[in-house]
Amino acid sequence: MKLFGSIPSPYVRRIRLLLADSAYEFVNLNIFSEQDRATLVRLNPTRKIPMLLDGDQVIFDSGLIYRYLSEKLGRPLLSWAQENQVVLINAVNDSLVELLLCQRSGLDTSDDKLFFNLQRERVAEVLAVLEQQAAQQHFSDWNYAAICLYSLLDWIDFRQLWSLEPFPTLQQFVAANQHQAGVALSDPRKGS
Ligand SMILES: N[C@@H](CCC(=O)N[C@@H](CS)C(=O)NCC(=O)O)C(=O)O
Repeated sequence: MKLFGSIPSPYVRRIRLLLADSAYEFVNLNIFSEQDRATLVRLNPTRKIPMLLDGDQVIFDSGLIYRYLSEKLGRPLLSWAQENQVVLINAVNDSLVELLLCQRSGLDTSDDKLFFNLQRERVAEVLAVLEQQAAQQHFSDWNYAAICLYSLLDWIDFRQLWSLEPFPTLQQFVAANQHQAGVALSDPRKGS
């Protein structure tokens, strides 16, 4: 199996953490370089990472990769509550990716514009919901939802995308899970 992605991507890191104890090859792409973009486009028309190559089968999207691996490795599927947690995490993740791409396009994302306001509102409100869930111990097991949350929060910190000060339980969650398998190895600050 080959996992295509980049080191900083929180969507890719989830799968790396999930596979921390499994044998696979990680192909590190710079999706904005000409050569690696050609690989990306050839394998995945959505032009997003991650994707997984297993034999002739290519699987796009972290959620689908999770389902594929669960079946292949005999791991449990998510409960509906966990599926909802991943949807919440994806909502924040997608909005922050959009805002980051806007910033990289030279836009001022603090402008009072509908698109920016919607993303900022979603990020703030959903982080508050996740804080509440974490305080109620909903992320106490290191399952896929917790892995997704860790990948998101650590990426937010790495890219300095949003203040986590109003969310002490989420900060504690990150601190408490730094020892988990694959976390140090996949740390974007170390460039490994
Ligand atoms: N729904 C996708 C989202 C993946 C995604 O947004 N990946 C980002 C990197 S973190 C990406 O490839 N962005 C490129 C782009 O938006 O052009 C998944 O879960 O895999």
